[in-house]
Amino acid sequence: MHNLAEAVSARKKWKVAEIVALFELPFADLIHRAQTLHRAHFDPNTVQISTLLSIKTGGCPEDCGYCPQSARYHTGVENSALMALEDVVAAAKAAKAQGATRFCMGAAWRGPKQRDLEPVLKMIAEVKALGMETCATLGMLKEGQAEQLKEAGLDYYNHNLDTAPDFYGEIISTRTYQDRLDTLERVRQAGLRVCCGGIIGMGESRMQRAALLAQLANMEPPPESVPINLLTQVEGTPLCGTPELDEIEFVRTIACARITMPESHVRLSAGRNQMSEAMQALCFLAGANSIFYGEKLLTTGNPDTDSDRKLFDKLGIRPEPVT
Ligand code: SAM
Ligand code: DTB
Ligand code: SF4
Repeated sequence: MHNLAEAVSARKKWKVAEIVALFELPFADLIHRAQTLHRAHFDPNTVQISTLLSIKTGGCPEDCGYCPQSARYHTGVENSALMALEDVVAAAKAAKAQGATRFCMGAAWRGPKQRDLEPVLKMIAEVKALGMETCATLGMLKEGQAEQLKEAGLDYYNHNLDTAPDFYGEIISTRTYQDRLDTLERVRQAGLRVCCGGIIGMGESRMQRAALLAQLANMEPPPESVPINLLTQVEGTPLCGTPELDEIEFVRTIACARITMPESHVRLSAGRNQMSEAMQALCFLAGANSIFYGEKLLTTGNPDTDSDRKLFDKLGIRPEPVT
């Protein structure tokens, strides 16, 4: 490899049909392939641990059909203004004391206005100063904002593609797929690491799950961090009542993410509260190597830290140190 351009062109481009063919493999063959690749790129017994905090909750103008924080739906989520700096730092210290190495701050915005961004930059700087990795998810970014985040000490920016291009219009009307790709490009250009994934179980087809993975895997380079969320159905959202996704199909999706993005961390994200230990163990076996840790995601529940510690002990999993 002589230069970056060659490295980029050498990376395999995935066709949707090839990923569908992976989904169709006998389960044992699929898991073996995923596990073999996982072991070639990662310590198979470590899992990266992030803790989430909603720094600004509810009242969002967007219409994402899955989201309890959209102002358009009656979901019982209480709106709150941007949190105070000291409260955010206290939450980050608590997360660090519990063993989290990355702290992710989420805001229910379409995107940050400059006056919103400034206090968030201070939060990022102070969380970074604790010795934690920092991540933020604040919606769409305008020209120049990603650079300010980077300057403040941000390591990762989370912005999801959510689903396949041809299913996207059924879920969100207030921003386009291209808007999301544009924000991701700004994040990458600013030198931030990209955290980008989607939601499974929104009524999409297997081909559409494969098409989401193809979008992610064909990014140049692919996201360093790939959250795979299982739809958490919240009363009042349009997607509440969607037929539940088959559990094995979810595990297959994780395995296909691992195979198509062998160097990325694949995060078993929303939905763990509804999963048995056996199901989570299958997801780790299929190549998931990151989780959200702590009793709450943004507004919905997540397993408590005691049960996660017990699960890690049972499976012989260790938290991954910061690299
Ligand atoms: N408002 C910002 C945005 O949309 O970019 C940042 C926060 S938003 C809540 C981050 C991501 O959480 C969404 O892109 C979506 O993938 C995920 N998410 C939201 N509600 C969810 C739900 N009910 N189940 C699973 N994932 C969900
Ligand atoms: C991601 O992909 N999942 C997280 C994080 N990025 C910001 C959010 C999950 C939210 C689940 C619904 C809630 O708690 O409000
Ligand atoms: Fe707003 Fe983000 Fe929820 Fe969409 S996912 S409604 S942008 S908070």
